[in-house]
Amino acid sequence: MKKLKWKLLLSFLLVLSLAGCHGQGERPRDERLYEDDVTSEREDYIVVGFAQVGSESDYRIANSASFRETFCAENGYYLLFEDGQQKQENQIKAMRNFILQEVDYIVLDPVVETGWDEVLQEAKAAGIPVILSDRSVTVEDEDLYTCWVGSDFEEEGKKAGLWLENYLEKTGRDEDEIRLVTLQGTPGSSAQIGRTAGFSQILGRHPNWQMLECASGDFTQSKGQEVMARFLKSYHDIDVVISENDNMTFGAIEAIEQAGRTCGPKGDIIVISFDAVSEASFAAMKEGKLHADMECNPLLAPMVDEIIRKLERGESVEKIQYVEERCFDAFMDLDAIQEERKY
Ligand code: GYE
Repeated sequence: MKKLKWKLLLSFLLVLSLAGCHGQGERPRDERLYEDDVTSEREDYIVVGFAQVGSESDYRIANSASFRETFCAENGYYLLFEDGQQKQENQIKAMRNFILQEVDYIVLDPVVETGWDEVLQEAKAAGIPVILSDRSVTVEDEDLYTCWVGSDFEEEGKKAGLWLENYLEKTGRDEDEIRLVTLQGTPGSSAQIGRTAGFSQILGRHPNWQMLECASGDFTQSKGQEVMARFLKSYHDIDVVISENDNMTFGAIEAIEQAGRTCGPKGDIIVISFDAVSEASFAAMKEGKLHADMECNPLLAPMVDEIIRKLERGESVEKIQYVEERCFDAFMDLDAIQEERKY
């Protein structure tokens, strides 16, 4: 019944947009196909609106691909995909559109944790379950969303700290003064909050580790490079860079090299990163420019699919589900690891 309304609304919107774009003229072939598709039986599809963060990183590209692949017609889905361009207001607008279009489920990957109560209330009032994927929210009432699947970001941050602790010990530097800087992700995002908090736990037990500065590179390569270049000008004695994602790391490595410095096991600055998603991050470790990378698994769509199937059958789902993640470093057999990985 809900799907019938959806079908009518979609057909109506489509007619409007085609009329607006092409007047009386002949329409391009792909749009005719689209219209055929829309006017075909929609009742069999589960309509999912996905409010994605943006396309800021390799993680994000892999995560979006996972959703497009899983939520396809062959699997019984009709996916409405909205790229929020890293702006909460765009994501809220997308959610309101999904509600208006009476989708069956909303999947939200919230760019930041706070500020979602109102729109989640609206989804709840419309009877649309909201599944959080990757990042999470901080809300007054946890019942405003059905569940969350993602990474344990705090654990990732802790792993990074433990890796450094162990490495400094092995290389006989555990008693030395160690000066660090952090390139943080988007301020207020779960990935930033969790990774910073996790690393801080380990930082706190080493009085000889001195955090010179933490600044945001917004998870992008260009900002990572910019902030690292500034760090290098301000501090001449950086021993360690903690970079909260790989794209910022790639930018940081460029900035380090441009400043005539070196990094990684073959250089002098220790670099620790997060994601380990792309070929490029493994290449950086193999080239000896990056010490270690904390895996962050972007293939979340199959888990969301499983949740939706359960909800469709009227079964209950777990409130929080974490994905399995590992830690890689330049001293492992990375070729063998890459062969067995899906991303
Ligand atoms: O680490 C970063 C991306 O939310 C886990 O967002 C995600 C983070 C990921 O832009 O690369």
